[in-house]
Amino acid sequence: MTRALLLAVLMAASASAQRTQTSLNDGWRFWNADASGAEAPAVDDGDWERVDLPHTWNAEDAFDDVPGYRRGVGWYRRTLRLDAEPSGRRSQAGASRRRFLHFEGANQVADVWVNGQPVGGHVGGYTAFTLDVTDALQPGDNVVAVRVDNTHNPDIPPLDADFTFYGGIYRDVWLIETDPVHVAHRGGATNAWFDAPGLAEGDTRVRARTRVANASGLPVRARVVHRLIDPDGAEVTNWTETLDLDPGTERTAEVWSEPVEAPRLWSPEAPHVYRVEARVEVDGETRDLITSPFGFRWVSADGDGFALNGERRQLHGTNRHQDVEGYGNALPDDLHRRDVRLVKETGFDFLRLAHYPQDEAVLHETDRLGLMVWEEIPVVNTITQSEAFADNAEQRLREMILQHYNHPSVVIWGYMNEVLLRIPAPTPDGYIDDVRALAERLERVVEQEDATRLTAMAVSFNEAEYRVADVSDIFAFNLYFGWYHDTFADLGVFMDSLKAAHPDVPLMLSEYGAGSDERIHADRPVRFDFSTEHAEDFHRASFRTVLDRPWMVGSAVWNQFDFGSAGRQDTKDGVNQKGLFFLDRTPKDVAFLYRAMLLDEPVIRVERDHPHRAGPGRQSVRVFSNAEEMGLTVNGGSPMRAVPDDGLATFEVDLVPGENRVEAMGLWGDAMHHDATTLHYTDTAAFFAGGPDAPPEIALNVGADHRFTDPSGLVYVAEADWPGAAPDGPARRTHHRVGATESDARFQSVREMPAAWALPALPAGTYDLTLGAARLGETPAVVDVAVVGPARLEPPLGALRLDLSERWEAVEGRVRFTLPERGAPVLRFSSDGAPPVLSTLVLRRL
Ligand code: GCB
Ligand code: CA
Repeated sequence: MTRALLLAVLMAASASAQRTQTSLNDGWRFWNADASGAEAPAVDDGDWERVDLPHTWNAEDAFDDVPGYRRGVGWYRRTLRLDAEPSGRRSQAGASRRRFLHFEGANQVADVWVNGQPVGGHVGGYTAFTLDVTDALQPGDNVVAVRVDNTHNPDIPPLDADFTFYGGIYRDVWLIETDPVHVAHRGGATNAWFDAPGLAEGDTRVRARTRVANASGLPVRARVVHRLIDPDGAEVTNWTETLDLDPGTERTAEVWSEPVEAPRLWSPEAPHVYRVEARVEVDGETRDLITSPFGFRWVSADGDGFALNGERRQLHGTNRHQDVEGYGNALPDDLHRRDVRLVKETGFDFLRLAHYPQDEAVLHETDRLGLMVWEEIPVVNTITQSEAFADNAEQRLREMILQHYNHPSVVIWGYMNEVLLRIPAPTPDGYIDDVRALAERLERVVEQEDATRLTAMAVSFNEAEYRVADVSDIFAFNLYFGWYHDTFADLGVFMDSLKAAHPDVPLMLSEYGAGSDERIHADRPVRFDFSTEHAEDFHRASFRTVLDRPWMVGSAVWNQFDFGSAGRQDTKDGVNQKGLFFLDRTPKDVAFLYRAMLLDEPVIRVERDHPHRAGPGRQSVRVFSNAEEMGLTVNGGSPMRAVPDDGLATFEVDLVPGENRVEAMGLWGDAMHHDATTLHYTDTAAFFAGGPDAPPEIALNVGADHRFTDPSGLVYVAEADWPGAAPDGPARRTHHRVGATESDARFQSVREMPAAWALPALPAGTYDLTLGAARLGETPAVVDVAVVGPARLEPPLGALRLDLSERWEAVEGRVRFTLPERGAPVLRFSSDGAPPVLSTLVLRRL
């Protein structure tokens, strides 16, 4: 045989013996309910829905107007065709190849059958699991059946949290085939862990712990060959261990490489990802081969802050939930990767994967792009004081660490979030002690599984007083000063008092954020108004507070993306709106504020969230930029100048009715960069004056001091912008969901109306008047509105009725009337129940 032919034969032989991993995402049947006996192969699933994975059954119902979403059982079935095993693929030891089903995630309890035989299952919705199905499979067609259950279960975290627990097999599923002698699968991980635990002390050896399983019927002597491959693909070193394995046993080869000369350290600025390969050989034949990312880096934290590779730096980051509009949590890998890219592009170097372990694809991307990661298990808000709950928390923590150990991007493991914020009342016996005991237990689990990383728990402002500050390495706080309570300035006050109380503890801001809605705008933003302006001011002030305190380990925005929280009622039903991006991953302007504050490259961005303007012609325009100096022109006029401060420059501009071209230019030394957008302006007062410039339609947001823009671009101006007298009854505001509308926010402020309210004088003509209201209070009402002519002559020009018998329902009525001559019509209100209320008014001239 020639050398080349010999090589080809050897390669073919080794290729056939090695593991294969094949996607099983396609071709499932799904039943959106429990179905007893559905594991039986003979069951006819012909009328089940055809689905591909990833899949969830809650992508729609978690966002509809009906409270809640379906939490229960769903079934998945699929045929798995296996060719009869060619004799050449039998290993020399005589046993057939091993086959595993690998589930990257199913929420939250999964039971799996193959050909009607139970093959195992998994508890917990956010970690992967691997089932050995070799003995249940047969040549030809096999039926895989999976029962998934996302019913509330008091023994499984998370019990209660501000996000939607979408049910389903919502991550990838794989068939893994291996030789009987292979790298073992325990804890949902391929059992080969690599690290360089002595790196901080200058020990550059790589440690490999590779667990080999011998599922053959014979004893084997396995050689485990490790190779370290640098980012350019060159082998740096290799090291080997020999294991003697009895039939049916597993053993771990723990071996160290030679010291690696001048390893390239991994960091956000230079994310050098090496690879480690582990090859299992028997009698010179490769039986298994796996590779894993690897990085040289170490982290530490103390009272002075955080350090990566011995260099002090503050973590500047954000949090990520995994769901996307239209998909729920069932994302293909490329959408997971897109999210990581968007985080990186925002300028961050840190990402907290809250509140649960995330897709493998995320971790590969954070390694590659250079984002330091905090990953955590979903022990959120409360615990159950049961052994089963504690066991589940512990097992999920172990799985998370085993599965993601090799990713250099992971630097912090977390295991609890705000568990003492709302202590159940009455407080169950020993609750606080049990929380502490669980935290200590979880801390010990991390010590056992991974001594190379930091630990953290996230608490709220009132939890500092409980005796938990010393449990984890990092004491992290979720703080919403200036959103849920107090003012922006109170964040710094609180952090300073914390520092005074715990001078040596690494302190971190693990969450801060403010909700916003692109339809809501305010000239004078206030806490909780959901205006984009408020969110921008909140982030700018809060992030400055962090930058000014280098002893803080770092900070993480809550949240990079709006996310589904079915129980939430803000201005968008079922959505937590604190994202820097919308649920569909469109950036909000506030994302550009961070870019301007964090990036070295030139950033200049005229605000885009507020393109439709109405009310007075003088309006503010925000520009997000890190330019040394900036100019802004409107419709080609003379430039206004400004120096951006902490990423922001605000200009007061005069707009003309219709389209206005707004152009910003920034200077960075000699370089100039531009950005431009168009603002559409409606002169509300001109509607009343009449004439050629009069807009056809205007609107008022009754009872509100912010503007609301509807999807057509119609702006409901704030009362302060109204050219006439605003009604003077008491105003009321809510964030309760409002039914029968997509525009909850438009109905969430109402004002009690007087018996008569005069509109400003209008030119003669025919008008459509649309009034909107929602009943926020207890008492029903049917409200009658009469439009009375300027001369107050009876009969009225028209009348409409708002039937407010359903609470929290949007109601609108429209009437067409003709004014014979210029004058101010009067609206007369009467009610048969609670006092009449109004949310919105629209006037259109025909
Ligand atoms: C928190 C929680 C997080 C919530 C967030 C909020 O402190 O940790 O799960 O989503 O507040 O938006 O209220
Ligand atoms: Ca995946």
